[in-house]
Amino acid sequence: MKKVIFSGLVLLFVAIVTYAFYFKPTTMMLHHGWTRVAPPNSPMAGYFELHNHSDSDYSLIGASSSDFDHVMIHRSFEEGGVVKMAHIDEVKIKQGGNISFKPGGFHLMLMGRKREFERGDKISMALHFKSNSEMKVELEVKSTDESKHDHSSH
Ligand SMILES: [Cu+2]
Repeated sequence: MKKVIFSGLVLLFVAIVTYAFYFKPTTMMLHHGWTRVAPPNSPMAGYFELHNHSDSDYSLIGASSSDFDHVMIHRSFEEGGVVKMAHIDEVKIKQGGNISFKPGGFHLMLMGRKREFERGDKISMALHFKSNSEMKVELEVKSTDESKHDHSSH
């Protein structure tokens, strides 16, 4: 009987240490998380600012949401007068630094939408960092009018 309880405790311990570590809210902060409404079947683009108030450098390596099949980190750039997008594996955020995901630059590409969103809805997501840490965030869905001043489709 004692043995059974002991192995149960070991399993519980293993489950806790292998579970993703969550940032404390004050160490990595996300501001102005947003996206804009998009026609059905077209991808959405996620934008935000990340501030690294922790005492080490971090690398954003991906994101996920239960409302989408795939989320990728993209960067828009111009080449020969044409706006293109590239898939980015890793975005470094130095200790004390910050990074902007904004139209015309870095963005999250949200693909394979499983439900429709209206203005004011919140999309729950997880940002994944190197060394098995992640952070829960929300993107607010804005109307096209609200985001029109960006002068960019992406
Ligand atoms: Cu993209």
